[in-house]
Amino acid sequence: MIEVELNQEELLKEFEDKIANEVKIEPRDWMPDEYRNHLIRQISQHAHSEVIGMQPEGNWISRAPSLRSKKILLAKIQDEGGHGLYLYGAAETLGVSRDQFINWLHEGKAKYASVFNYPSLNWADVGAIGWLVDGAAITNQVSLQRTSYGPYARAMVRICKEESFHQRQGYEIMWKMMEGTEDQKRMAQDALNRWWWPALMMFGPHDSESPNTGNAVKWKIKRESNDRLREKFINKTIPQAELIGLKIPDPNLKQIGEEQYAHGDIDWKEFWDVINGNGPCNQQRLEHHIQAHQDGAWVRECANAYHTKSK
Ligand code: FAQ
Repeated sequence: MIEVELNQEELLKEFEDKIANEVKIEPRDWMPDEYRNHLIRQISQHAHSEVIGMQPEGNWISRAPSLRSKKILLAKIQDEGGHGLYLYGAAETLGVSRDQFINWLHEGKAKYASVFNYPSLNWADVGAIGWLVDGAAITNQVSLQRTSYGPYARAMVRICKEESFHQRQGYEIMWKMMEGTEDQKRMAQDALNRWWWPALMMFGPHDSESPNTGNAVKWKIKRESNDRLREKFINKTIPQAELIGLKIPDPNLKQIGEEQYAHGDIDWKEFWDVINGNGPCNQQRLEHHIQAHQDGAWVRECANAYHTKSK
């Protein structure tokens, strides 16, 4: 077969036709630099979120209230590490090394989900994280299963299967606590009060304030906007809260239709403060990651030595 060289215009047309026809873009396909850079940013930040997100829950492994809950929590946190690996793998297909991604994180040039900069104070927080944070993550990730970049979409399919178990394990903790003593009920409500707003912030700024949404929607990287996903999340989560007797900490929450709600104002100042490094645990999270990375240097050296020897 004779290979015909396409010029820039033809390459762009071919790329746009694929996007229009729902054909996935694959690593060896031509793609505009802006599309590549957009994906490098989003997928690597997503990977960092999964890995940094292990810290608030990891805090509770040694203090889980039963062997059963310890085993479930261990498996869940291990899954999150695995999600980070799938996502770093997907991001690396865009031509950036894992080391570079980690350096950007450590230098503060890459972001990770703002929600992980809040502390996990007691066992009810483990429930709230699974129920709300994984619940928010999965709402977004279900739609990302149809994202236009093949490796990212395929990673999402696998991640979503695990994420739905995570959401249920969190909800089970909240539900059991709401069937418990008055103190346990208070703990569950307090955890909801503290995690509700950070969970809503996970979806990012309102669409009108979101600089990346335009290109993301045009290229079908994002299939639904920040606000649409946030709405979906509250519509499914509020009935779950009511079912077990929890109250959503939003005095301005309104029911606007059957199973449809409108939330009160989000504190965007808090959101940007956290994103800019000034949340309650930003420094701690990053320092812990840097320390763990340094402590693991010998493992990487051994793996590389073995890899070189076995070539
Ligand atoms: N946190 O223009 P947009 C999980 C940044 S996985 C921090 O709207 P975009 C699993 C944004 O990057 C959770 N930064 O941006 C788990 C941008 O800055 P940049 C992670 C945020 O990309 C559970 C700027 O603000 N999921 O939790 C946040 O179109 C439990 C302007 O924003 C994903 O990453 C935020 N919340 O939309 C693990 C999903 N929101 O980059 C362990 C994939 C916005 O230009 C335990 N990512 N920013 O410097 C996405 O869907 C999107 O990237 C958004 C942001 C929706 C996060």
